Amino acid sequence: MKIFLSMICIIFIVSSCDTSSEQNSQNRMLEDFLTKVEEENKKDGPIISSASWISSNFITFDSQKILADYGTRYTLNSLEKARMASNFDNVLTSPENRRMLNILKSSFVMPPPLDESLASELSKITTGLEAMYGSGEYCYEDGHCFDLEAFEAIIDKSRNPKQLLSAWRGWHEIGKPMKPMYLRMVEIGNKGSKDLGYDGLSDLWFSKYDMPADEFLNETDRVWDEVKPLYDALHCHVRAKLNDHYGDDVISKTGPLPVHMLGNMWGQSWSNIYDLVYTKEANDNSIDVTQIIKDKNLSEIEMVEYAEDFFLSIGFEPLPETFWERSLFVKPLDRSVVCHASAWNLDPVENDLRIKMCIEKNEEDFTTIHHELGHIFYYQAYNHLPTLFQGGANDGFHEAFGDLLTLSITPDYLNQIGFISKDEAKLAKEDPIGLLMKQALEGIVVVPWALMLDKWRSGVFNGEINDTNLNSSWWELREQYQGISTSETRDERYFDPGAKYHIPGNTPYTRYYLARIMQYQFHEALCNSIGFEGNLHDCSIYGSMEAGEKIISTMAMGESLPWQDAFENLTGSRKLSGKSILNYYNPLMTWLNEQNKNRTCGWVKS
Ligand code: X8Z
Ligand code: ZN
Repeated sequence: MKIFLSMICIIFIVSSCDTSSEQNSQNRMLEDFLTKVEEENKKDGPIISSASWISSNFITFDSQKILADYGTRYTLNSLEKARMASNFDNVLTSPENRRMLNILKSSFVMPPPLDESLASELSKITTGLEAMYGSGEYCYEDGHCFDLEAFEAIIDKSRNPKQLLSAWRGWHEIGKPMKPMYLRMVEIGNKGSKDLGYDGLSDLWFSKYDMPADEFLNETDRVWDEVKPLYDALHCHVRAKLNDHYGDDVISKTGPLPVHMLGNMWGQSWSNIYDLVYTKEANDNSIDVTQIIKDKNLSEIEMVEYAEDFFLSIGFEPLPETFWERSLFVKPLDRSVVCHASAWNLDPVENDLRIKMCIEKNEEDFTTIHHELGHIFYYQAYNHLPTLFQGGANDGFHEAFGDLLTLSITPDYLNQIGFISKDEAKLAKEDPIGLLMKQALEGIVVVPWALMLDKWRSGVFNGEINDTNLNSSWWELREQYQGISTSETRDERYFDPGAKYHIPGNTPYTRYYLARIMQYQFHEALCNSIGFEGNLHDCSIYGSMEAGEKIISTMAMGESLPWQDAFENLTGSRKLSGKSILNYYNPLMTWLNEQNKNRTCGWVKS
């Protein structure tokens, strides 16, 4: 017995010695692996970024070829690293290392299998789709060609239903040839995701939120249930006012809203029809930022400088000279570029940060500039971290900070920066419903759209939506979530989702949904923390170092911790909630309920 026990002891000691030396050597291998990844990322990241920058700024046969080719090699290399990261699945290591390994395995948007020919095919499709969107135009029989910006000039301003429908139809022609490419891309992407250990693309996309995918999706639905009554009230009022203006032939009193009549190509923001949905008399006191930009004769760069100044006022470091030298601010006349606004972290070591945007001198783009600078200042705040942690706490955070600052563009702020006089600010504040209505036509309207877009994509990824119902399901979801439809049947010859940048561009969209919810939670928490008392929509964090410190410290965490930790740092809570957005718009909700008293709200299926 004794012998037996000591045998066990010996075996135990030997094997534990073995295990710990094995652990040590595995840990060393892991450290070496992560060091190598870091070195490679620093070397390869800036090159793929440059190839991508060139291909979006000069859409030519050659720029696409270079990106597709380099993209294939880069992706295969990343897949190889993901595969190697899996070798350390059972190694005991620090939470930081474990997080890095997980990021390595999950940071793909459209992964091919580890196969050269499929990777190359996929890379050609993805670069091709983005280029088709960026250089897309529609030519009428008379030879006149319109690109997106030309169509938008009509959709955003015209009040002529026929002209609006024609412009809407024209742009949506661009989706048709994308359909087979899109389906093939999803097929390859699903295979690649399965190879990475996911159930498919949908599982890959929604497993990035520090909780199981189905739990995360339940969270997004839960918050939508909170916000939906506000959206429904707004929809009801807008429909009634459009019906007053256009009559029953154009706007039904009970049906969904026709997408081409909403002042935006995708019906995702209705701020361009503000004057139709909010009475003229009250409008007299409202602030027309577009007019101010024109009156002040601001250049595109000056518009960006105003946004930078906001960030500096709360303690951020100025942007590097190269940002001003290398960014694209104005649409070039002599070549095709992807005009959809974006922010780039081309070389974190060199702090090479840029935006690419065809700025128009209006309020919408003034807001978008703040949005893009939110990305840029986020990059600048986390670029000191290891490359694998250079990301938003989650992708919604990355979209939220610029939007957060736009909530601080209050009448008092506009007075402080010399856009309006004290008296004008005072008058504007006397009509909070006007101010909130303008905000809501963008900030509330976008919420169901941002939620439904990835519901559609998720359906395509998991096969519930296929080539037989690709387009009809898009419109079913749009009707269900947004109460928006087309005034004609759009059969399966069309591919209307392709007319929205993020579909051919493969940019996940739930990030905007999260951002639109979180920005109000951030705003409320920051306004409370700086001791602001009063209506949330009157609070501006402009000039507040205290608010800035919270934002900067949250940004500086990058992706190194679960997003809930970053969220807690900023708000004191770990949970998404629709309460803050409801608090912000509370006076508008009361007003809308009064307006809608004798109206039938909701929409009957078209
Ligand atoms: O794509 C964007 C930004 C670039 S990340 C301009 N946005 C979404 C869109 O345009 O559809 C911001 C709002 C939603
Ligand atoms: Zn963005």
